[in-house]
Amino acid sequence: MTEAAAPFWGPDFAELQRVDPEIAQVLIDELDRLRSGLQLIASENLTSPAVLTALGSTLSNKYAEGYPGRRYYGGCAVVDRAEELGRARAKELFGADHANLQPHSGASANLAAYAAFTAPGDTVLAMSLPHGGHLTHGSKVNFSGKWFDIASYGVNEHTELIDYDEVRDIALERRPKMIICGATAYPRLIDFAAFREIADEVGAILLVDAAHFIGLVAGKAIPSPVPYADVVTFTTHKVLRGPRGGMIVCREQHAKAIDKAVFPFGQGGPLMHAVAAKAVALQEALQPSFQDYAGQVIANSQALADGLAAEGMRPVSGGTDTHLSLIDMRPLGVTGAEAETRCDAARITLNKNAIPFDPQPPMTASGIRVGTPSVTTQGMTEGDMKEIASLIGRAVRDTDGSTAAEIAAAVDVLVSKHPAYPRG
Ligand code: DSN
Repeated sequence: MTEAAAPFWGPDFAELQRVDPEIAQVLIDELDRLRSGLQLIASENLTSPAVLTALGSTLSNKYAEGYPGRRYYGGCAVVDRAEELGRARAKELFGADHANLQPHSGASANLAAYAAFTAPGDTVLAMSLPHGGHLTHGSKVNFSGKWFDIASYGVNEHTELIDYDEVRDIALERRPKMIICGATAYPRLIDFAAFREIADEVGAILLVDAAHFIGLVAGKAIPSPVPYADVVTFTTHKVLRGPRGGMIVCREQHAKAIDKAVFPFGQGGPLMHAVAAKAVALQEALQPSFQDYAGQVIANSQALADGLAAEGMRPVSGGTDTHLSLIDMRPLGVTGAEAETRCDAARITLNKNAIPFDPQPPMTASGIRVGTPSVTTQGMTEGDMKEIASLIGRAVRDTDGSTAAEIAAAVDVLVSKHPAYPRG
């Protein structure tokens, strides 16, 4: 078919408004929320128009159970090209032997890693959720905690850093089949070489759950876990700035086991529109400008942590090496939940978060978690972080909401200088 006979048939917002005005309004309101506020959730980002176009495409229609060249459905030759491009780009970007782009989420990617290397009842060593781990690292309410014998490590009470001697002692005592490192609320670099040594000492598989920081790895702003890990799982929508979803890279010897664990063990048909959008995000991350972005994310994160400390809050572990900070709010006599609500009222979006050894229950929490992927995508720099820290300082002290509108007006000024999804 010629190009003229088959022009791209893309998303049509007017058509959505005609068919379903209520959902159309949700899309308008969410775009407005993104444009008019500060997004400081450390696990979110603002995807590019190119990624969104792939996501909103007719690739959503295609069933493609299996892998390129070996599908259970006809008509897959076109979508195969998207998955092959994505796999090649992931291998190039991360220097990995093998890549699987099909996991629907980070949790699905982790389920696949458990399935590839362990059986229910096996011992797995991972970071505890209250110290910054993830649900899939052994939480009692998750498959990992229900089906596996979980041994946990945390951070040292004084340094608030992972204590590698403690990890080693627990590993020697419990002899895990698999060790997981990676976290959702740990602001510091992880010593992958130390984890590799511990894993080798006890004969364990090393899984690095790199969901939070893989975008920094892609941008060469922090060391890569790929040379050390048997398998690296991650999400594609955090610093990496792709569509919501998961991905796995691994050593060649594990490729078959990982592919089988994703499909058919854990999932059926892949979401080919999401696979294509992941390929687009990987292409964007391969550009030199993505390295500038990743470096700026960290510079901004450090500036924001310093600014919040100047406002009287306490960065856990004394600061950050990454895109996120965990902030102890107790010096201000404010809980994490109060801080989240008060910031929300001023159109500053962040989340309450447990801090290590937190005396508060998780829904109250003593801390907040802040991250800079989104504001950095908007083009903000260190000076803007100083301003954001000051606005957060004002918002969290605003016990009765009397200055929320004033703070929101200052947010307006900031975001008008660095708009999200700029108009035309
Ligand atoms: N829920 C994600 C986060 O916010 O860190 C982790 O999966």
